[in-house]
Amino acid sequence: MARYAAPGQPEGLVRYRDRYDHFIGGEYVPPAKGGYFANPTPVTGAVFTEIARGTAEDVERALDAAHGAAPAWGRTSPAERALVLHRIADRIEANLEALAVAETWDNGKPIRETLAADLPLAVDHFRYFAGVIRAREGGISQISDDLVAYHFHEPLGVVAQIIPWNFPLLMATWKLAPALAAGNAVVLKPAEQTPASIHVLLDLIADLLPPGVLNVVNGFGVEAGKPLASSPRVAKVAFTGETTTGRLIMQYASENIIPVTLELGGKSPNLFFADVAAQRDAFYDKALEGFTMFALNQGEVCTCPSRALIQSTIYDDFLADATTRTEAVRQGHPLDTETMIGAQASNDQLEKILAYLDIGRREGARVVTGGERADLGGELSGGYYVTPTIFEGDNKMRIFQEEIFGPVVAVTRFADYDDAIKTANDTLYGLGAGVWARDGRTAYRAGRDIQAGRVWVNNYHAYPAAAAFGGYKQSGIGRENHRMMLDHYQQTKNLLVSYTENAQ
Ligand code: TXE
Repeated sequence: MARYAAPGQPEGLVRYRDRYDHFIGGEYVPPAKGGYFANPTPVTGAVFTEIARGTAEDVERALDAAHGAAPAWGRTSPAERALVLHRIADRIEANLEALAVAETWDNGKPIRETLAADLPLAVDHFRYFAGVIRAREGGISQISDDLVAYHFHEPLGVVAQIIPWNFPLLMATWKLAPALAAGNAVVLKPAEQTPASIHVLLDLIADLLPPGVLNVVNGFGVEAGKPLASSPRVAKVAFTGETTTGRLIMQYASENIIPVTLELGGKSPNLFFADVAAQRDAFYDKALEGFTMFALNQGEVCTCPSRALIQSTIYDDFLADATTRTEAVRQGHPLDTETMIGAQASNDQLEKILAYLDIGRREGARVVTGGERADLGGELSGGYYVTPTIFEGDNKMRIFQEEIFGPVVAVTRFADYDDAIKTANDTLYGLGAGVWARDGRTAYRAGRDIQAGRVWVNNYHAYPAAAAFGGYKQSGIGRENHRMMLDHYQQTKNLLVSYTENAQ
């Protein structure tokens, strides 16, 4: 087993600065009010850098810079912007290990994931939008012999982006790549829990973009996020976070009649039909692995398969095998290359998860495995670790209905197909779902009948750039990934041109 050196150690790949200001107009700018806040690593709980505490004044400065840069950036050719995005991807790729360490240190997730998933996905995302922007075409309609309608896709101008802490660099990428490809200037606010790794990225890519095209204002939700999302100087707000915050974002945006895209909470069902256990083969093994996906990224995933629904006829055996498999998930130092589950992103999140472990017990759910804070000893004792937890209970319970955002799955059984779909859809949310079945017709029907924007069939937690991602119901509005996302970052200009001197 290998362990990457922590940032700041002599042999380390990353040296975080002691302090980060806002990144505005291509340079670091101290906060107008002079405040900073401490940023701890979830790995040990120790503070490793401090971050500018943004306010409305800082947001205004960032918007000035973005408005200064937007017109020229919006007029660049798709080929020029594609080249910039390719160069960003190349820089990330060339510094992949350093960024992976930076991300692991800031967020607590295992280096195995940041190296193999978060950063490679970010690279691919920039390349994907570099590709699709070049293939984007307007249209021409011949209304009559002398009257022609031209349709152009034009950038929105300056857009606001507010991101969460569960995939800091990947969420930044999901928002930035299409917005920049589409010709917009951006003011982005990272989450206050994970503000640091994005600055390591900025240091690597700042010279590739004209000053003011990408601006980052750090800070807290109400102090920095609210003035940004409610500014009459932004043309759109893109947000990922909690559903209650998403509701506020919509209210702010409604004052300015601007569009929002919202990627919100989830309580994703993962359905295991009886034929999964027809044989103990590679497919069965894959399904067990699919069950354990609730612990991926410490369960801090909006599509965490946090409800497992297992058909009654296979319930006992499947749950026993899935429990064995879950107990083999290796928890440890996030910088160890074999660690599969690391630290929760913040102390607040740790406390929220522990509170739900109590709630589950009090409402009568049975703890099948886990159910407590994990003390990994040594320097990790101050970190935020939770043992992967399986609860057995009933879909009416709070642990089945409310987003916990931790490595916690609530398991129940279903009798038949209709029962499975009814339970799967008995939720406010509709972001993700999983269906596991050997029978193609069952898998297809279930995939279509579940009310969710993304249904993984016989796989889970894959996020290719070319597959649309987003929520039904209270899980959000709009889509991310896929070229259709360009529609969220551009507006349609129609030129209706008469080519005759005659009256129409
Ligand atoms: O989210 P918030 P929090 C869920 C998850 C988690 C819970 C709370 O269940 O336990 O939300 O997390 C900014 N105006 N998800 O409190 O508050 C904030 O600064 C403008 C699901 O961190 O939604 C941060 O940058 N901005 C999820 C971002 O919003 C505001 C990902 C997200 O924070 C604001 C994260 C305001 N009034 C949490 N208030 C997912 N679906 O992926 C906060 N912010």
